[in-house]
Amino acid sequence: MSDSEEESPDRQIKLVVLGDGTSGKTSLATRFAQEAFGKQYKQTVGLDFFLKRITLPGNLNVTLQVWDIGGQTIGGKMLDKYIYGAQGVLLVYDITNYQSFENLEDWYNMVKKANEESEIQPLVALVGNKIDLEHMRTVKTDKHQRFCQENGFSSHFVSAKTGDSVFLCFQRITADILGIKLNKAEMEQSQHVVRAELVKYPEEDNQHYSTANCQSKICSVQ
Ligand code: G3D
Ligand code: MG
Repeated sequence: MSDSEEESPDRQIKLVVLGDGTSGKTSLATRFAQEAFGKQYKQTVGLDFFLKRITLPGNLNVTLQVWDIGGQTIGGKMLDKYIYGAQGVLLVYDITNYQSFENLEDWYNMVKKANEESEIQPLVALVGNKIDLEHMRTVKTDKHQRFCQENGFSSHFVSAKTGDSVFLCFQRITADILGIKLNKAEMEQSQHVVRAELVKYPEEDNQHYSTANCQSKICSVQ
């Protein structure tokens, strides 16, 4: 095996998913890490993060730590700690909920504040979620684009429910962080739609996810 064929150690990247409650942060993280939606993933008191390993073009293995902030609100005591050291931040809003878009200004201010003393600022991605509800959209796309341009965010539209563009979103963010350019074919390949699961689990079913496969797991910090 030549040097170039040897597996290099994984790069580790910390991503934090921020935004108002019900914008779909947990659904997005769950969809990405486990290709599942709406199962009994309970909001925990602590913080949950997912680990997911992806491979970028050039056989570059990256382990993504995706931090879901749970019930933390803007100004929450722990939030600074969650955000600190993240290389990427996903600002998530619900395209059918204008308030969730407006509040991202405050969420973004939190990000800047949390990194005040750090030399490196995380890359920020603006993620409009619930595009399966396009007919109920209240946030115009040009508002979204303007917010991106004004602040240098990358722009994403996804549906955590159907899976539309979810993997692509994480893949593009990771590539941006690592300074890798994805070509059109690579991006199209990731744009697959994962069918929404229609299974309704009973409320009292407290089942926790077990490790879905060796590349994806949930971790809890209490
Ligand atoms: P949060 O973690 O930001 O608080 P959740 O948000 O992931 O808990 O999602 C909040 C609600 O929005 C959930 O509805 C979830 O099913 C729904 N949701 C999340 N993503 C999507 C999406 O892409 N499309 C649609 N249509 N719904 C979505 P419930 O009713 O379960 O509370
Ligand atoms: Mg949540």
